[in-house]
Amino acid sequence: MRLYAYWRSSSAWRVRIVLHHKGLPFAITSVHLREGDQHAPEHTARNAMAQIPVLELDDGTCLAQSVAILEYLEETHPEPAMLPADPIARARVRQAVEIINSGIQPLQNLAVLIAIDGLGGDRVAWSRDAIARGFVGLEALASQTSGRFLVGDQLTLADALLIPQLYNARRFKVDLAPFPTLLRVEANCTGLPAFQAAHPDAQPDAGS
Ligand SMILES: N[C@@H](CCC(=O)N[C@@H](CS)C(=O)NCC(=O)O)C(=O)O
Repeated sequence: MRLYAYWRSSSAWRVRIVLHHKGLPFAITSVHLREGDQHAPEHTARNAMAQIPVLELDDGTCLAQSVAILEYLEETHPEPAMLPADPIARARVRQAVEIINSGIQPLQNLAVLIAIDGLGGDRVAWSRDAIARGFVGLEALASQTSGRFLVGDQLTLADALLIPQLYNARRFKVDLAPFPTLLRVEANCTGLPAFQAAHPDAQPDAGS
């Protein structure tokens, strides 16, 4: 498998965490977002949305949308499981995933920030508010569902989305003090080998 990614892309980072946690070998091709590589015809042929991540399977099939990729990996490589067996807990994982995937990340995507610049807005203030608002909902959920991790004591897809989003929150100087449960879960994740291997600083294009 080959992952088209950029070191600091939170959506690609989610996929790296799950690939590493499931012990799946993969190669990385860097798509330099700040240089606009995502708009090159060879990349839009892989994903017409001009975004990463894209996971290219060994037969050449290209999958896009990180959550679809994560669900594909879970279905094709069910061990170690990253969705709980219990349907309610499973729904809670997906609830947390969607808070981040559709309620936070798209609002601070590069294309959105460029549009805000174009409208004369303040991209940092915008992103800080968007992330903080989403984290209020996520903290409320996590205060009811968390154990060692965001939902219970099993590492799930929700944790794979949380850690990159916290990193982005710090980039935008979000005050994280109101989110103690999210920080506690983060502390339980960051030392795990999959999270260390998936960290932006450990990527071949780090700092580019
Ligand atoms: N919903 C998509 C979001 C993907 C996405 O926003 N990717 C960002 C990087 S994190 C991107 O490629 N941005 C390029 C741009 O904004 O031009 C997913 O989960 O894969």
